[in-house]
Amino acid sequence: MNAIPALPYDYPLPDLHSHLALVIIDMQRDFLEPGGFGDALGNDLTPLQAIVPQLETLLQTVRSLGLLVIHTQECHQPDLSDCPPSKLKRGNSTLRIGDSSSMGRILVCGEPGNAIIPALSPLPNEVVILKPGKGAFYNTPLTSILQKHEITHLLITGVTTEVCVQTTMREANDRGYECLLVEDCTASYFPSFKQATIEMLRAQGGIIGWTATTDQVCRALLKS
Ligand code: C5J
Repeated sequence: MNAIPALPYDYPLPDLHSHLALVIIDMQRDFLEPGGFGDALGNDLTPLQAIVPQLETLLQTVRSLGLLVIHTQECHQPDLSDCPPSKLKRGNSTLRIGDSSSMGRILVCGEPGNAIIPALSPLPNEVVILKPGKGAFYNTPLTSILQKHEITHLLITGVTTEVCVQTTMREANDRGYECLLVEDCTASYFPSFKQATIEMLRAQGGIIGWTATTDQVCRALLKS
């Protein structure tokens, strides 16, 4: 059986490549670009921007093999009817979901800041999941899309590691998917949170899943 060298041990690939999908979480302008939501909250954007070249490489490899690609965007309807009051009110920021910023309304579907960054723009044949929560399964058609494509294995990437990426990987693990987090294709505004997340997900014999680098994943996929 083909496998990706990974931690805590090799990640067994499915017999058919077609059962493996790449999930790219929330690589949106609002989280990565100056003037966006992440910036307005006072975060250092550089750790998030730094993963873009590796994600481009992984995406190119996965596309060349014809695997399913799933992009997600954290966003809400313009009337915010899908945003629970707890999420709307949380924190002491002056900028909240639905407010106007230099890139349009914060975390509202269709606004310029809500778009995926141009370097990782979805192709017309790729899946885009609009998600109102942190996890990609909550209140979205993701489960039925994965079932329709007979996906059993997920390569998980994107931002931020300890929020939407971790939540999605835990949701996927509970639903029976074999998940591998690509370490250098995920980032947090807080590098120590990224490191802690990687370690906790793969602890206890891979209690939530595996981790590996882009290089390890691409080499294994191209030779299998
Ligand atoms: C956050 C996300 N951090 N995509 N969203 O609010 O992780």
